[in-house]
Amino acid sequence: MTPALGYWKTRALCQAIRLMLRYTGTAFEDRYYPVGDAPGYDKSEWLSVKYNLGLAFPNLPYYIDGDVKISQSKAIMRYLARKYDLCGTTAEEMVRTDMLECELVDLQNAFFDVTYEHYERKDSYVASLPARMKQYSDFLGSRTWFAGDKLTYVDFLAYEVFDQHLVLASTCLDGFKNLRDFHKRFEELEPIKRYMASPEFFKKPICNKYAQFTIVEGK
Ligand SMILES: N[C@@H](CCC(=O)N[C@@H](CS)C(=O)NCC(=O)O)C(=O)O
Repeated sequence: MTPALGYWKTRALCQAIRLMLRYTGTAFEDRYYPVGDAPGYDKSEWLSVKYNLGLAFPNLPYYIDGDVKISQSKAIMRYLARKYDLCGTTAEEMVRTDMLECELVDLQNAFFDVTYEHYERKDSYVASLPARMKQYSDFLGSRTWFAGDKLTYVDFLAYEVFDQHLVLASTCLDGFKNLRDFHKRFEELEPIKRYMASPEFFKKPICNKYAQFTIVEGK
């Protein structure tokens, strides 16, 4: 049976998973749940199935692959990473992927805190980005990918989190040539390039209709 990926039609927590699925050539059903317009933002299509899918912790995104039913975006990414050899393999690579994943989750949460809840903090958040990005730049150093020579699932997450930040603050990678190069190198991976040129790919919206970022900037 074809695996199914459920989410809103936004990038947010799901796009890195879509990138992994496209990169690995996995056939899957991209199940988009619609959200109604303001002021109600009707989510009934999702809510009517939320507790009937057999998920232990019903949430979006979810991934159903036969008997395997997963929620939590990073658990889905790790599942795919194990399946498609996109994990760190040496002890050093594993430490680097573990640490980077957790850092990126913190950064992603900070991004959603501003875009959904506290848009009034946008300027101070954007001002904090050079210091944050410098740590990622130093961590990557002269490596090709964040774990080292091997492409791993955290590169998909890093690419997506950086790219979402570029929409919020287009200069946030300026001065960090290795991060810019990483971003470009990722986009040049053949299956990723194909996906990004296809009608299935979308660049926006990043956040849902009720996010302040989406309401104010339409992104
Ligand atoms: N930690 C979870 C967070 C999941 C989450 O917050 N999902 C949001 C979308 S970004 C949602 O709308 N979930 C549907 C629901 O709560 O019913 C993950 O990484 O998957």
